[in-house]
Amino acid sequence: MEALKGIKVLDFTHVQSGPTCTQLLAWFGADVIKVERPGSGDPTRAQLVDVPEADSLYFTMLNHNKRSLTLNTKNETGKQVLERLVAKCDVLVENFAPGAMERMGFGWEQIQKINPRMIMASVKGFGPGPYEDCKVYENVAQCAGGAASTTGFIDGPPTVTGAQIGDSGTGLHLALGIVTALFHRQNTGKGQRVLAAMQDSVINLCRVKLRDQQRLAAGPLEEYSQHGEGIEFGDTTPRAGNDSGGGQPGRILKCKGWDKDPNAYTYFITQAAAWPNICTAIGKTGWIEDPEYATPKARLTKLNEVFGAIEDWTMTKTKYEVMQICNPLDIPVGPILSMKEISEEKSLRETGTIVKVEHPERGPYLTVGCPVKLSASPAEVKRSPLLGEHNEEILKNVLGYEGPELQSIIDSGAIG
Ligand code: CAO
Repeated sequence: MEALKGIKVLDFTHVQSGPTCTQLLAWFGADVIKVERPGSGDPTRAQLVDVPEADSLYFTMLNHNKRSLTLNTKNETGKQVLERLVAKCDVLVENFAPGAMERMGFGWEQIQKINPRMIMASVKGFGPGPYEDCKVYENVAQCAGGAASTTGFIDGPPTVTGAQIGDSGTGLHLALGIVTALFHRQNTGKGQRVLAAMQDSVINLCRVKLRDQQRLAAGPLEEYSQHGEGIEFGDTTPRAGNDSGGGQPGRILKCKGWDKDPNAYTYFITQAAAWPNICTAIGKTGWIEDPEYATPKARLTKLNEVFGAIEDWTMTKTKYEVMQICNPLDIPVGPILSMKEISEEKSLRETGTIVKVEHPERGPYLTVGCPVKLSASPAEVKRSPLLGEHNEEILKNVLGYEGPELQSIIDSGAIG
């Protein structure tokens, strides 16, 4: 049984952050009605196009399991249709630039008047404050949320990460807010406003870096490689390269084939409890009892030497062999997987994390399925809708228009 069955979502989202959220709700069983501008729709339909005349992967991969309704919300008839949608739906999700909903005539006050049970959820770049009116994209959020200043190497510039923590990360946060507000509504009968600011979401994901900022007051961050290398700390959390974020030193090390394959690497953590096993595996049994190496504290100033020795060993093995040898020994390692490897990985296909989808315009493509698995409510990935594909069925079956009234909406040009 679909967990969110019966919940209707008026989906006013576009690009990535908002669509990530509504796609999750759709996977959990909500009826997500994506309202798009007639003629063009979500701008991503036509961005990074790889198959001419077909919706881009950018769009299809973020809009599964939704229905599409085209509606000009600046047209008078369009506004009437929108008002009926607001009355019929449980949740409205939007990620327009600040003020766009108000300009459309559908700010929170008006929404509440039309439907007091409505949950109105928004992604914005910033929360209330000096930047609240700014338009924001992924990398802006990564920079303003502290991710860029703490990512990269100490001798290099701030760096953004390929994981879309600003967009998709915020969409995830918003989805949790919506489901929580639905639970609250069940108890109180009232809707509420839900806001996830991209800066806040990135800061939340960078929590451990604010931890380290405060620890600096107590002295150098000893688990950072720079400490062992004798590089002084400044007054802010530095970039830590590939150091692991916890107290256990970790690095990315070369594996067999690294000189030809840019991803022939493994992550390797020198977990304190696994030290004897690590030493045995790499043939350095003398280090197990040697007081110069035996304790995590003693090793802190010798991490380059320690990881150098481990790398001499990992370079004789493939990243998969390292995994096979280390896992049974409780040594935490992880192969650096390329997107090609991920897309070909059999087990990810079997769990539905990577899914092949058929699309009428573009044929088959791969996508990421629902990353959260519910035992009683498994998510089945269905292709994204074509622009306006569900106009008629939504106008008739959801909104109850028929006969001359339906015809007058069509004639008004409100749905394109
Ligand atoms: N019919 C008629 N008009 C419509 C419409 C429809 N169906 N859907 C949208 N519009 C109009 C809106 O009313 C608005 O018009 P006004 O500016 O005249 O009020 C406009 O289209 C939407 O504008 P926008 O400012 O949101 O879009 P943009 O391309 O200029 O900005 C973005 C895009 C993402 C920067 C901005 O929406 C934003 O900052 N959103 C919040 C943060 C966010 O989600 N960022 C991440 C996006 S994913 O990388």
